[in-house]
Formats: sequence, C-alpha cells, structure tokens
Amino acid sequence: MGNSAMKPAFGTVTGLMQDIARIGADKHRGGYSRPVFSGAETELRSWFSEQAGRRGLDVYTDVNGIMWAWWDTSIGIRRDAVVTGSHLDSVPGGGAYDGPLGVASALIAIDILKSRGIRPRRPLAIAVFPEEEGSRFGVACLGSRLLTGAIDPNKVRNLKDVDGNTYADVAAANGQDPRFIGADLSALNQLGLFIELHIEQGRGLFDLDQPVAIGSSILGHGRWKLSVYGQGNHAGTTLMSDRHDPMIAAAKILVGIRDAATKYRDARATVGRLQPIPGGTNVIASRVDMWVDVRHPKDEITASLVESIHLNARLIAAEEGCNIAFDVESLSPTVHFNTSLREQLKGLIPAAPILNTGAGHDAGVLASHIPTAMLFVRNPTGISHSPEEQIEDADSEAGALCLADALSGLIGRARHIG
Ligand code: HGY
Ligand code: MN
Ligand code: MN
Repeated sequence: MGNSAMKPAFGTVTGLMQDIARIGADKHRGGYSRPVFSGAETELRSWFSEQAGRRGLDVYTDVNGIMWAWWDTSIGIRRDAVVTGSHLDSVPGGGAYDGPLGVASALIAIDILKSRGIRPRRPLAIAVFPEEEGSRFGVACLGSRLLTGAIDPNKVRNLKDVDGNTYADVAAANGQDPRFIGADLSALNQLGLFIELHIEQGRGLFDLDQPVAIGSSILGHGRWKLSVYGQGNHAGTTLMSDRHDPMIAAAKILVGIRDAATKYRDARATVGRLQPIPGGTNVIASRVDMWVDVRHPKDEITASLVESIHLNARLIAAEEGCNIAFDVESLSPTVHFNTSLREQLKGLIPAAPILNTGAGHDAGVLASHIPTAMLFVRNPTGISHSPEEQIEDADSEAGALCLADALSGLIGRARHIG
C-alpha cells in the first residue's frame, strides 16, 4: 500500500504519537481527556506548532481557534489550497488516536513529500480544528461550524461547560477574542479541498484485511438535551407513594430510547451522559439531565426516531408526576463525500476499499463548502471513544504513506474537481 519512500526526515507517525502519549492521560477514567482550552489540549497545540515549525511551515491560530500550518508555493498566494489535518481534542476517557492520528499523519506525509523532492505547486496546509468532539461546550465540530458560518457566534459565546463557564470567558482566558468568532470567508476562500485521515471507528478494514480505506459518507447525527423535572426531597422521610422522582422517569425513558432505536434498522441512539441534580446519595433528585445522541443514514428516519423518543419521554414523565424539556444541541445531516475527489483518490490509492462511517468529522461540515474526502486507517478492534482504541504501528505508517500519495496527486489540480 502506498509508494515505497525513503525514511522520512523527521521520523514516523508512531514516533509522533509516542511524543504526546503522556499528554492528557486520564488516571481516573483511563484513556485521554483533552477538552478544548484545557491544559492538555493547549499542550498538544504547542506540540503541533513546534512540529510544524520544524518543518518550515507557517503556523498560526485564527479567530475561531483553528490552527493552520502552511507549506506555500514559491508564489506564496494562498488560494485553492489542498488542506489536510484533523483535531486534537478528545472525548472524556477517549482513545489516543481519534483526532491526533490525522494530525501526526499529516506532518509525516509532508516529510514523505519532501523526502521525495516534491515541492507544492498548489498551497498545502494542515488544519487542526478545535472542539471537534463537542465534549466541553456540547456542540460537535464547533471550530469548523464557526469557520463555515454553520452556527450563530452569539449562541457559541453563551455556550456553557459543566462548571458554568461560558465559551466567551474560556476563549478569552486562552487568548482568543470571542468578539471576532464566526464565519471566516477570507479563510474559507483560501481552501480548495480538504482530506482528513482518521482512525477507523469500526471494524470494516479489519474484516477486509486492508490497512487504509477511502471514505464514502458520514451518517447523519444529532444531540438532544432531555431534562426530567420532578420533586426533590429527602430519601428517608418521603414515602414511596409521595414521590415524583425524575430518576425513575429517566430510567424508564432510557430503556424506551433503546427500544425505539432497535425498531429502525441501522439506527443508533445513545445516552452516554446523565446528571441527577443535586446528586446526593440521600436526596431524591429534583431534576435529571441526560443527553441523547441519535444517528441514521436517512435524516428523515433520524427525525421520526427523535420524535418518538420525545413523545415517549413526555408520556413516561407524566406517569411519574414529572415533566420534561427536550432541546436540540447540534444536528448534522448525512454527508456524501465529493464523488470526483473520491474517484481521484481511488486512482491514487487503488488498493483502498470504500467505506462509510457512523462517526462525525470536520470533513463533514466542510463538505458543504469545498470538496472533502476522508481516509480511514485500520483499527483492529473497531473500538473508539474508549481507552481500548488501538492501532498497529505498521498501519499508522501505511496511513501516512497513503496520505502522502494522495496529497502528491492532488497538489496542482484545478480547484473544483467535477
Ligand atoms: O461523535 C462523533 O461521531 C465524533 O467522534 N465527534
Ligand atoms: Mn471522536
Ligand atoms: Mn475524531
């Protein structure tokens, strides 16, 4: 897979991933917790900046917190650029590779291009998008949504983390002026296409016995916040018959969500986060907040599944003398990657199969503005968003080689492919 290349000047993907292996390690959950604007994510940003600087790339962070590292052509005009990259933030207790693999592979791909004596005839940049997981402020792909104007900057400024800190305050404390976040047409107009390498979050490649695949589509997905309101009270002095316990309603609603999703082939519905308020052992909760992640290849099925979840939750809450609030936090339609770019990649990496993904990515957000593509690298267990996420070293290097082959084929092509 991929052309044979001399040893890259700066090392290997495995070596770069080892460089950052201790950053953001979560002793409590296992894996990594690298929320946006945290010390760990900030340290990863400095690591990227240093690595890109070592390669002579021009690195800066834009108004939306997106990092760009440019390898300019001799004429220096930044237009119609080929962009690759991914994200450095993680879910709580996430794996090492979801995000950083794409960033490390982009750095090594540039090493490989340089070791082959290739100079860009079209600007080439690495982009690192913040808050791809939406783990701190609740909206997935926040950086690419801001860049493309897909989200109201006022809504973003007022997003809060679990401690009640607003995005505006945290961004300002981290050197980003929240007054200027939002659609950035000057940045967007520099871009010609985006190709993101990512660890596969599934076992497709393992089953096909291939190291790298080309992406075809991203499943539509959304997140809703469901709050169940009951009557807070004392665990010892409140008879069972006198309770309006939102935890009971929430438990029934949760099982109902699973049952509703199993009725639709290919649907996925998950509650990975549930928060009783106030959360005391000897306290009947007054409220329970839960967050529902729903996905399906057909957006209309996602909508009807969410509708039935909402209705069922309302009915169950009423039975328990409770009521609910149900609000959308983020919603992304199913995205089919640019066919011409995908076919071009197929020509450049002929052995790579075509696979879809159930995971969201910044490439999905950018797809409505420029041709985008993805490369997936084999994940032997398919497990992701877990400390057990893993990859074989040889596959990491194969991924970077394929990315280098793709980039060398894409540099210097006309802006709009097909
Ligand atoms: O949630 C997702 O699909 C992605 O990992 N952000
Ligand atoms: Mn992820
Ligand atoms: Mn990811």
